[in-house]
Amino acid sequence: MTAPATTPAHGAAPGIPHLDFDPFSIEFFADPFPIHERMREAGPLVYLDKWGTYGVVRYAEVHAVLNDPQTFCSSRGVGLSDFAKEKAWRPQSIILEADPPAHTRTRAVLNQVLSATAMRPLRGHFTALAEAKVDELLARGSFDAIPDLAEAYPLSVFPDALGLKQEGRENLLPYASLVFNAFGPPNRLRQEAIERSAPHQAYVAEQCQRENLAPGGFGACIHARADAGEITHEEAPLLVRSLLSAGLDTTVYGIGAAVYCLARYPEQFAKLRSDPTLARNAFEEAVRFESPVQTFFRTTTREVDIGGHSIGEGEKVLMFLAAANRDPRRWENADSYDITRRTSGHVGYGSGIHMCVGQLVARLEGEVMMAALARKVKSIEITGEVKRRYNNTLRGLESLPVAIKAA
Ligand code: OVV
Repeated sequence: MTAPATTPAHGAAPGIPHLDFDPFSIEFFADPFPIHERMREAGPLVYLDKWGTYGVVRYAEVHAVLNDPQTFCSSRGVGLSDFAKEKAWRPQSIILEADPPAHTRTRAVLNQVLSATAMRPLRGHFTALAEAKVDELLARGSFDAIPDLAEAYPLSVFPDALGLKQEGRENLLPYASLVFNAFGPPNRLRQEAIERSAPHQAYVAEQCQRENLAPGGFGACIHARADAGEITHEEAPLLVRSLLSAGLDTTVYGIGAAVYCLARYPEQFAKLRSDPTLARNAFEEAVRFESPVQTFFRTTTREVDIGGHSIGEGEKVLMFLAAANRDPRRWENADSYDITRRTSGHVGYGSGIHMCVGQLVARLEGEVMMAALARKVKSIEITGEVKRRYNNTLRGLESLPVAIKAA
């Protein structure tokens, strides 16, 4: 942070502290936490010189912005690009990139399709596949916990739950990675992802069609809501696209974060082993601690005061979810991974009307995997170089070599 009095920021109103560091750079992604802290301490509102936008970094302001969707809208995009000024890179999402009243209708449909009731028939199968995955990995002893566990497990349950055919599934992770890079600024990560996107986009568009979705899956359930008149037959494929965009890679990063936490904090793993009923909270705490989804933007619909500073209409505001999730004003020992912590209120899934509609699927996958590890594994040891993966929105690893021993 630079003191505002000495270096007036270009574009920022006087008195607003500004960051002369790029929060979408590889250096930042490598270790964002010290800069999160500097920004939190600088004030309730900061200005990001590099991209000419505002940012909120403390829990209170992030939570307030998330919970005032009238003032901080989503329909102009939740990335840096303002759809009022620039064409979206793909047809706009009709749930993520929508405001009430349009959002209310599409949200109600996905709320139903991904409800607690819809989870009940999945739990047995999701548990069996998590246990089988852990047995297979125990037999191998050494493996890479990112491809072999964090990616392999969601890939073994989610595409089937959605009702996707086998062919072409290799497009799913590249497509999701593209979607989350595209929320960022027009840097290399975003530009290269979009340049390579045509085959992944074509695959996804095709799989969203009703005839390609198996009966009983989430995809078929969405199309059935169109028969019931809750959405149109044109909207159904776009809601399926939302699940293909946000339903897989996010859980890959979430489970990757949780395994990385257990590997780094063996005393927490010991606690989990001694009480496997902590599995769901151990996963939830990993989501708070690592924040797989690091940031989202909103756009102001009017002049508004944030932390005593007035900002105008049509301004992008970047919400640092990850920094809010470690704000010492909200969390005791914010930088500790503690599986017995009361995690409720974290903003790793957002908050308010846009809060992750798939959170029950994510928690189910996370819980059953953590429970399988708790029951079957005695130790997790990192055995080689941990490599980070870089994405404009998602935080996670490329490689996590581990050795595990049976309980
Ligand atoms: C939460 C989220 C992330 C990415 C894409 C979408 C939603 C979507 O609705 O397409």
